[in-house]
Amino acid sequence: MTHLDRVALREIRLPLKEPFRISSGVVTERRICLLELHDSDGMSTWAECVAGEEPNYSAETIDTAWLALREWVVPRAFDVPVDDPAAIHPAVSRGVCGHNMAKAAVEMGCWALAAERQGVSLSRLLGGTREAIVTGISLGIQRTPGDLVERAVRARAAGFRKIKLKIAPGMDVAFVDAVRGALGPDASLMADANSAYTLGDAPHLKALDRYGLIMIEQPLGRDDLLRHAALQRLLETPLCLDESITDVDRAEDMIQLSAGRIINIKPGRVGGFSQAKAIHDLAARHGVPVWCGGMLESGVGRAYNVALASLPNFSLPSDLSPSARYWERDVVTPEWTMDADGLVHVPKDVAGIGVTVDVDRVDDLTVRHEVLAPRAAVAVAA
Ligand code: OSB
Ligand code: MG
Repeated sequence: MTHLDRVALREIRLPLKEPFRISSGVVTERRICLLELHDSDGMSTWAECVAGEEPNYSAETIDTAWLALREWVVPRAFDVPVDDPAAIHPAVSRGVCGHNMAKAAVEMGCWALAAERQGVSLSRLLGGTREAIVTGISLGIQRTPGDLVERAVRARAAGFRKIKLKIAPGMDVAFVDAVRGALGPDASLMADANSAYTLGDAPHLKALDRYGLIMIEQPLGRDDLLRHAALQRLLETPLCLDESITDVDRAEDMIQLSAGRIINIKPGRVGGFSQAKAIHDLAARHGVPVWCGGMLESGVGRAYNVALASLPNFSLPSDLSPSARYWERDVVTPEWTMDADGLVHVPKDVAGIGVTVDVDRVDDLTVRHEVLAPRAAVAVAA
């Protein structure tokens, strides 16, 4: 039986074209963990761990993920046959709480390896039905409403089908008001608070109801399902949960409690594709729309999100901007592009992740490199 033979971890540094600010922090240069998974038949693929630089979005960071990958996650994955990617999540979760992004990186890599081995695209292996992903942009918090309007106008002209505005207390109503005023009543707008509010802010958040937002994402804390339910009862605008939905049980809790009406699925946040698909299927059964969120991924992680977002219940625009929205130059060829109608095409006829990693460029950007093998981990200096 074919098994994973070794997993190489690399950290690359990739500067964003402009800083990305959310309510809990700012990123100027991404520190990205890439994985290269090799099986015992000599097949290989690339994957990405979406953990951030700081523990502001979730408890994980690239450094905690690196530790978890080396010590607990990758060793458990070595025991699973590569043709059974559905067995990875239970295997890497045995005796390992949390660390979902570390688990997801390996789990998703094993799905891609399986796709590669079967000669089909990742989208087809997952059951994707869409040829193209309807795409939205996520705009970071800006200094002034005018700065945000400028970016929103440019985004609409570029074809983005949904514009998400990051908000925080003191940088909310006036910013949403300015963008709605500039783009008019028909633009698809939403706001994402990244947990910046409390239930006591409900009267203030109620002021957003008049802007016809398609949703407000994660206004309250990650564990605040009951309080999200109370807030949803007070607001007309649908709530969408991101940080709160860490597995399929949390999605079920959201639905049962009416704590939100829409789910942002990020496969990294939920431990990989098995959980992401389970959430997608559960939401479909309950008539809850889902869309695919992003974590400022390189072209490698983006390939996985594109494949996932090709499933049928991804019925709202996803945060899957093209490479040029983030980087001067991506690490994959072809780079991810979006057409004038805001569509990112799914590479359905290419085996595996659908893009090729520019290994020379990755080598140039690598600041840390470690090869994990079944018995002993061998450290290699960058
Ligand atoms: O809350 O969706 C979020 C980026 C980092 C951390 C959290 C979030 C985001 C984004 C980026 O919104 C979306 C993208 O990758 O384009
Ligand atoms: Mg979010």
